Amino acid sequence: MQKILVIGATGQIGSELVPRLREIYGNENVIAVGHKTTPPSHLLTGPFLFADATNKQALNDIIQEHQIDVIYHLAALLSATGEKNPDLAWQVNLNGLKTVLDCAVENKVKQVFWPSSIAVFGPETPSVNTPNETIMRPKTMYGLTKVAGELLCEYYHQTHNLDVRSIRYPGIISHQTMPGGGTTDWAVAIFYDAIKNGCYTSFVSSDTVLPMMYMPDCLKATINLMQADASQLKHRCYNLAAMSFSPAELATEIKKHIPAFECDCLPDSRQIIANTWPKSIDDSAARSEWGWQPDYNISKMTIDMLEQIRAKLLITTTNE
Ligand code: AKB
Repeated sequence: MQKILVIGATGQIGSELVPRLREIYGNENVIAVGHKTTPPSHLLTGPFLFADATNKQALNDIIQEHQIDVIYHLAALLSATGEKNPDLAWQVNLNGLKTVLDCAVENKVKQVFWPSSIAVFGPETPSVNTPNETIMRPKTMYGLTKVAGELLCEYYHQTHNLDVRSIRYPGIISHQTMPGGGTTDWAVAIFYDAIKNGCYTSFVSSDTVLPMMYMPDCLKATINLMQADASQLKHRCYNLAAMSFSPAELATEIKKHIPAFECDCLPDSRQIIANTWPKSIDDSAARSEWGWQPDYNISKMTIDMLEQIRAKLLITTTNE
């Protein structure tokens, strides 16, 4: 059985990827690494270790001790936080990636997964049906680290024959762990405010359309790409699409279930970032090379999000 290391295990994606990988590969074979002092209890079903993703010695020790075959390196600062702290974004997103790739090569790790993002694109990129191969001139520090990271992964593949695979995630919508510091975070916050307060104020304008994906599809895509036969893959990094919508469109969908729900908008600096990103993504390479297909559209995702968050909030209030 493969031994898997998930770095950034307490984040939005890591906190759901770890349990999913443990279902497939066994609790003991998936080592979660995070930097939070108190990991959530659902990550304690198997090994959980504290480490800084940029600490090479600490990572080397963990990889050697647990004889790691596969690494999912998810630790990163997102777009809005990256603009507030560009030095830290560079350090964590790019130096952190290089550290992980070096550790992988030195310890003969078989495979690495690293998330890229739609943030690699910029205003000069075709914004509708953005192709896999196109102009990548992002205007954010986060986007810059993702473009450089993609090139770094390709470089390690070419020069060290390291099997690094990557997906350009759109905004990820989920109910387990809140996203933090992203431009697409409104698409999660809107559900909590709709249920708790019946209203939401979006930080991007009502007509700002962005590509999005529901967490179950994100997990499925990530694991399917890593399980795909190497001979099927012609790319290292794949565009991925599931749905695209604006705050107004999502509000209309939520209103079908909460008729009194009201959504207004007060755009802030994140609007400037959103304006540079694509509206929709061409993911035909992922579909044809490794059979990618999303299960959730906006209506199916909305029904599930409302149901899951209502249940979660009920448990929280019952326990208070
Ligand atoms: C962000 O908004 O920064 C992220 C992303 C699209 O990469 N969710």
